[in-house]
Amino acid sequence: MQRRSFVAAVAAACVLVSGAAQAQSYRSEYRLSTTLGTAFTWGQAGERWIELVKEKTQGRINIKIYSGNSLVGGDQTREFTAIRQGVIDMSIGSTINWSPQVKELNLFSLPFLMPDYKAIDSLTQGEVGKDLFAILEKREVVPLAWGENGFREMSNSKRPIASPADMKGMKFRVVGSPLYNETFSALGANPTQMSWADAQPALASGAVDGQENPLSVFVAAKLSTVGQKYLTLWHYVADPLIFVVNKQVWASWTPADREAVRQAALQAARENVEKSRKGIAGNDNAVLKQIEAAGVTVTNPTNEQRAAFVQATRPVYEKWTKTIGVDLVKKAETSIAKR
Ligand code: X2X
Repeated sequence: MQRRSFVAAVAAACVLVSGAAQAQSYRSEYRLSTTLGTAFTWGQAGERWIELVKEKTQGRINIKIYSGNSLVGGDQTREFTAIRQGVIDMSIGSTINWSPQVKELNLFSLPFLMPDYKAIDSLTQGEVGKDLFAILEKREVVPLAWGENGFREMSNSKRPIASPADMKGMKFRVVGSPLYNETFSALGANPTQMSWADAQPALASGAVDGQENPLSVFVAAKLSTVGQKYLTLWHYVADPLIFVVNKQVWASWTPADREAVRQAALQAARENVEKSRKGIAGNDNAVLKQIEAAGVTVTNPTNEQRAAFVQATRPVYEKWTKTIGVDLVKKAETSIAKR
């Protein structure tokens, strides 16, 4: 054999061997964690990501969805740590659920920071979104795309709420970032932190009076059937969803497959944002109509009434701005003002 063709043959063999080693390092299944299941747009985003990845990698990457945060015993605030540790390979997670570990993600929970959908987009699709992804990368996860849970509205079983005074002493289930405890305390209510898994029985039994979640969740979880008869559209915060992959898992894939997973995430996320806003955003109020048809009284605070909620929660906003980072919050405010 000529020297040149020998070298070529050795090189070709190396490619084959490394290709085989690569294929062997792929697992037969990867675990994708979500909080809400496939009855919700969130879980449907997971299904869609899985389907697109399978298609784009010709079946090389197979993923199974574990909703209800079942890989962390239903405790959504432990999800981020479990992704880093490799207990979870991939996730579509809410900024709220990861904010106990990634303090900057509390940005989206600052009360009344984002007045409308354009404001959310100006953050996730702009410089702020890039900064947050860079922060996540430093925390050893690979962020790929922004999805959406939605604007979180407040419901309760007791009475219509149009002012902080109406909330006085009312027991609210809140999610696991301490910022929510402080916000509801500032409004005069009595917040209790619990997981989504515990929230529904607590609402059903009357252990808590109210909760806050996007309208799409309110409808899909049929919260009107667990006594939630009053709904206030105050749009005080919104939680984006983030599509991520564990760093070691990401590194184990070929560059082409990584790109396929990224493109699949971007597409699934785009579709997810659209779906999460359907019937809710702009002039489309089909979801609200559905809620009213279920006998729920909807309160839409006037600008003046809304201002009272803003004012009462302002100290919380200011305190948490320091925790999140003054520069990041300034950047977010500027980007929203320019939207
Ligand atoms: O627990 C909630 O309220 C939920 C489902 O919206 C989140 O995971 C943030």
